Amino acid sequence: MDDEIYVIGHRNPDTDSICSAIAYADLKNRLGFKNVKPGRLGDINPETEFVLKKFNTEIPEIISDGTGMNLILVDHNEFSQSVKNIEKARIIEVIEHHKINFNYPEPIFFLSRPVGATATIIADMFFEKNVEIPDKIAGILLASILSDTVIFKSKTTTDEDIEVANKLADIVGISDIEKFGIEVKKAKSSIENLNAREIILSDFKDFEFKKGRVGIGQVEIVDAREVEERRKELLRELDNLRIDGGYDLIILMVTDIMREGSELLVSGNKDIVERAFDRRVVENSIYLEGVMSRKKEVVPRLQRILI
Ligand SMILES: [Mn+2]
Repeated sequence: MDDEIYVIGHRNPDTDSICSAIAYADLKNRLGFKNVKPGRLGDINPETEFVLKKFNTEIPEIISDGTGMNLILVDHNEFSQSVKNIEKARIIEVIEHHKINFNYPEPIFFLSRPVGATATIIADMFFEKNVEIPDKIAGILLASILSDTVIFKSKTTTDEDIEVANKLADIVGISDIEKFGIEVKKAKSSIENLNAREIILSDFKDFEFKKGRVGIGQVEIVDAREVEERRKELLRELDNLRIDGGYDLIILMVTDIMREGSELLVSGNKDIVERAFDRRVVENSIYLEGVMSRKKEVVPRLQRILI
């Protein structure tokens, strides 16, 4: 149908991208739009799979080409993170919580708020518009907030994320939010069954800066030994991906949820990383105490060097 609208999150989708798309499509339909559907730009990760199963929610359709489509973008705004041929699509709205790198020839609804998850913004829209949130939707939105904020440990967490998460937990009947958060995170945190390429690409984003093209993957772990044992293999694969993809720099951010810090494994122009974080890269690695957010603590520092 011509007037079909798809809501899509970013490539290499995480739980926030998938669940925000599902929830926003649901809200739109409840507000009287009839043909709004969620889409996804890639395979769902084990965490998202766990969340959708738990709340008995269907996996969105895969979208592989944006040509001629009507799209609402959630959880991203940069074309490099969106669907193929996004420039040939009609973009209707953007709802977002990342840095903005967006240009469009027509006026559109663009909502960007500096909160910990797109899910927080979407849940808030249900509240504001006085639309009752179905239990399933409340559940997947709660899981998305806990996932994106690393159970409120990430510096991206705001009071509003916590407030909205509490409201959602009440609706779903979850009394111990922290316990539920660990359950959600654990579903993704084991890298045991993934090969090096899958680990790096499972949550990977491209950034086009003026002075360089950077790819940053992030993996969250509960057991640091898992990465320790596979460091060589991961570094080799980072080199391969950098050469194949023509990147100046590729980083794998290994975030230790328990220790609350991240190790960056680096391939390519190390000088950029050394200048950005003001410390030496030793054996292709640096450890950043307390750093858990790619968006807030890693990307801005690289951008300062590469702008
Ligand atoms: Mn997000």
